[in-house]
Amino acid sequence: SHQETEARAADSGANASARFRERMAAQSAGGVVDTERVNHLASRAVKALNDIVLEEQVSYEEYNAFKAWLIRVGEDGEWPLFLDVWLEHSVEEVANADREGNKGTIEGPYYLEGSPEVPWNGTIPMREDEPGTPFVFSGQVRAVDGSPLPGAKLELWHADDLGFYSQFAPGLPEWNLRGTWTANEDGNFEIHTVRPAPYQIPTDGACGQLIEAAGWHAWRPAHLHFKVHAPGHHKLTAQLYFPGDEHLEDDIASAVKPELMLDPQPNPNGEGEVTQYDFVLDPE
Ligand code: MBD
Ligand code: FE
Repeated sequence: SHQETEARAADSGANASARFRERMAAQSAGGVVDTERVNHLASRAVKALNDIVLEEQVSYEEYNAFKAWLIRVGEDGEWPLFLDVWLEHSVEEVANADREGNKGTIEGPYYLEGSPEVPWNGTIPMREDEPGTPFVFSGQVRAVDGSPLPGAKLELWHADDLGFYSQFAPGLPEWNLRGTWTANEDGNFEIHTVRPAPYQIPTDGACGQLIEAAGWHAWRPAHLHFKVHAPGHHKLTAQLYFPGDEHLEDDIASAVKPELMLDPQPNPNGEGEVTQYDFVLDPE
């Protein structure tokens, strides 16, 4: 039996919050505060909320329910989840509007730096009995001018066949389904893994409570997360998706783009599937 089915929102939330705090601390301690910019953005955010209260005639009952819910988001450690699901897609849109190469999409709350190195055609760290369809993913990393980028790094992380991420759900080995490939002298890579399952955000935490109360659904389509980087090029953060998935049109995180679709085919060797996808990086 796989213990990850006992995953609790408060545990994965606490892990996501702690990992984010560590990453922020590791970055050279923040720049100078731009008071004018903070004033501008914070004033707009406060005004947007006040406008909603006035326009929608929000009651004390609703205000207190909102207050209780916000407190719970913090208690459950779900600020990373809430922000990455409902806001990051717009930040990504702004950040990458000028890219000529690959479309990117959001990073989400479950990236970890420093995953194990794998040869250019190697297998992702996984359990001996890792459930799921074997999946071979190959392609090339290129610059926008078409030249291959040998030595490019590809970081891949994804959920397992039950939709859980290692280091965030319990019962999974460290670095399970997380690895870093180095493209070969032709810029090519060949990744051996298993297909991830669709991902349901935790239903027992604050975000789940909101979804339930609003009559929404909690699903993201199955996806592979990538970071692709090469010297002199902008790092690409992307996700790739599978045709036919039930939630491509209504991803709760609004992170699906037509340019990010895979086209898996049966593996001629009879075991699982193969697919091909090339990454194109913008110059810095
Ligand atoms: C995920 O796996 C994810 O990729 C995003 C964006 C949000 C929540 C969970
Ligand atoms: Fe994800």
